Amino acid sequence: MLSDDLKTLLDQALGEIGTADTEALEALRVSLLGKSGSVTMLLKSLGGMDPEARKAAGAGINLLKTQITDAISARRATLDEAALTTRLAAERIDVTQPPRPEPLGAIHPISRTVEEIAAIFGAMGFAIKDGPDIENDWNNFSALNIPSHHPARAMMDTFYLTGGEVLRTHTSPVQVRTMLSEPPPIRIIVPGRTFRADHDATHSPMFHQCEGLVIEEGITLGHLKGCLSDFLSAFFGVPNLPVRLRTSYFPFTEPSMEVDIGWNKKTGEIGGGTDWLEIGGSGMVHPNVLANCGIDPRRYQGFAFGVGLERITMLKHGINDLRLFYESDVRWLRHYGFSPLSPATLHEGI
Ligand code: 2NL
Repeated sequence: MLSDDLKTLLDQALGEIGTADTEALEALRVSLLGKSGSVTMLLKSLGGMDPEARKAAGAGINLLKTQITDAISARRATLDEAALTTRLAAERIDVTQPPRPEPLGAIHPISRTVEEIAAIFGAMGFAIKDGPDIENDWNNFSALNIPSHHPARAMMDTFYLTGGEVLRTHTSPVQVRTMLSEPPPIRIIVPGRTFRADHDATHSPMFHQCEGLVIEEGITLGHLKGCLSDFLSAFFGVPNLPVRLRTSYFPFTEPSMEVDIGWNKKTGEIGGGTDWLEIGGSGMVHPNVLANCGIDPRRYQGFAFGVGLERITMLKHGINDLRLFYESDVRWLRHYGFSPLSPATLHEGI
């Protein structure tokens, strides 16, 4: 039982505790239960009472202290819980949110073309090969049946290094290396950097090529044409793109053919119109080249082709100046580059 005084004190304290925020609650605790708090002072006053009076008053004051202590604890628990709930709501993470747009780089159009070519030929069962930029004369010229007097060997056409090596003038030396190290059947494409001592508005001393090589028994020109038609249709995104093989000459193929695709010269539309556009070279691998690379030309036949990557990239994307490919101008890259988050895939269309 509490006396009226203690009851008044308790009611007032409980009222204040019940509506206190964290700071006010701490202030109340100090003013009630602290060293010189009102409840503490009451407890201390017990010491000066005689035993009878102390017994009567002590029970009430201790009950008062317990009730206030419990009320403070309960209020603190309520406040802590509310604070936690607020924090959890504020710091909630929605894992289904798409990523925040971060500044991303762009894939260079030539790299994009290489990815697309790899996707298309990969689906046709070709392996992708590469090799060194610096080659020996035999891999780059002699093995390919290129005679010593050929203009491609002239100083004005080829970069010669002091040790007699050359900067490869085409990717063919990688095919030569492959034929020397792997038995047929061979189905490879070789995209890569190539070099010619040539520099004007339409020629860069460094440029990119992709060559292809297939060597198996019974390979014919029909396989060459079908393979190139499928590739060019997929690359330019034009079903049944007209493809024409036009007789030509390369030392390393016999017969040799230029590869033309149908287009409209006026509008630039690929696959439309009645004009033809040269896009690369091709042919049946010359028997001398097969023999040079340790393959029996009486048993195996093969076809080969080469395309310039800058050229087909410019045609596909309407890029009109070759030189901008190599300037690393980020404004140009942002405009003509590709997202690293959507790589080239056949099923989405190249
Ligand atoms: C072109 C012409 C061509 C080849 C490249 C080749 C490679 C070997 C053997 C036989 Cl190892 N041929 N490559 C054949 C014909 C044409 O490229 O105009 N490229 C842009």
